[in-house]
Amino acid sequence: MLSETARPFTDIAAPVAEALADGRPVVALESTIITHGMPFPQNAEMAAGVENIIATEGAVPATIAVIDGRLKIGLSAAERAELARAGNAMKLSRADLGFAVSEGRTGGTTVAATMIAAALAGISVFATGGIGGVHKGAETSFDISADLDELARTPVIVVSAGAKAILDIEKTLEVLESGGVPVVAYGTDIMPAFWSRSSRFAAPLRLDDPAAIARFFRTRVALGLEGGMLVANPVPAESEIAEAEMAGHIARAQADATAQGVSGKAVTPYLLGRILELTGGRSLATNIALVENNARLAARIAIALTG
Ligand code: PSU
Ligand code: MN
Repeated sequence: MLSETARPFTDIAAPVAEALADGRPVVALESTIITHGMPFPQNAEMAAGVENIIATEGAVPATIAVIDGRLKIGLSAAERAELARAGNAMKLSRADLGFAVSEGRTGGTTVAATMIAAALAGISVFATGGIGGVHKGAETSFDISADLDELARTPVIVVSAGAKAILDIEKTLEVLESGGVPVVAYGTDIMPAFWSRSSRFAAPLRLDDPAAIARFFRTRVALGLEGGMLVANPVPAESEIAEAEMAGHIARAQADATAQGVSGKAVTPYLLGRILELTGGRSLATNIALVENNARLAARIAIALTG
C-alpha cells in the first residue's frame, strides 16, 4: 500500500505490517495527544492503555509519530514511552510533517498528520480524543484547524468524542459540512462536546452500530466520494463533566489565552493545560476515559470493515 516514494522515509512496525498484509484490522492512534495534550506520566499511561484496549478487542494498534526523521507507523513500547517523556517534540500537522522528516526531527502527529500517515499505510480507522476545529473568535483570528481540511480530503474514519468544547462547535460543523465530511454521532441525536455527552447542536447523522459505520464508509468509497468521515462518540456518562460547568472553565481559559497573547499551534495545548488546572485534574480523567472509549469503538469498526 505504501508508495515507492514514501517507503524510504517510513517504518511500519512488524505487527502492523503483518496485520495489513493479512487483511486483519488495524487502528491508527495519534501522538500529539501524547506530546502536547496530556502531562507526563498520564500521557504514557494513556498511550499504553489505549493500545491494550485495541488489542483486547482483537485489532492491532498503530501509534503514529515522527522519531528522528522516521515516519513511524506503530511504535514499540520503548519508543512510545520515550516520546511521552520527550520535552522538545514538535507538534506536526500537514504543514510540518514533511519538515520533521526532512530535518530528522521528532514530533507528535495531530489528527491531520496521523490521517495522512494512516492513509499512506493503508489504515482506514483512527481513534483520537477530539479533533481540532474552528476556534471561538475565528472570525478575527482565522484559527481553523488543518484537521477539518484533512477530513475533507483523506479517506480515513476518525473516531472522536466530537469537537473539543474549547472550539466553536457550530462553526466547526458548518466547515465540515462545506467540506463534504459526514459527521456521524454514535448512538445519539445530539453532537457530543468532548468532556460532555451533549452540546446544544443536533448531530448531522446518527448510526448505532459499528457494522453500519463500516458499511457507510465502504459505500462512500464505492461511490467515489473522496475524503474521510468523523464519528462522534459521547464520553461515558460516569466520566462526563456537565456542559454548564465546562462552559465557565472554558471561558476563563480562553480569556487567559487572549491576555497572554497565545496564538497559532500553541492555542490548543495551552487551553487544554489551563482547563486541567481549573478543573483540578478532572478534565484529564475525562479525557483519558473518552480516548479509551473511542479506541474500543474504533477497534470494533476496524473489525467490521475487515469482516
Ligand atoms: N484530542 C485530545 N488532545 C489533543 C488533541 C486532540 O484529547 O491534544 C490534539 C490533536 O492532535 C488535534 C490537535 O489534531 O489537538 C488540534 O490542534 P490544532 O487545533 O492546533 O489544529
Ligand atoms: Mn490552530
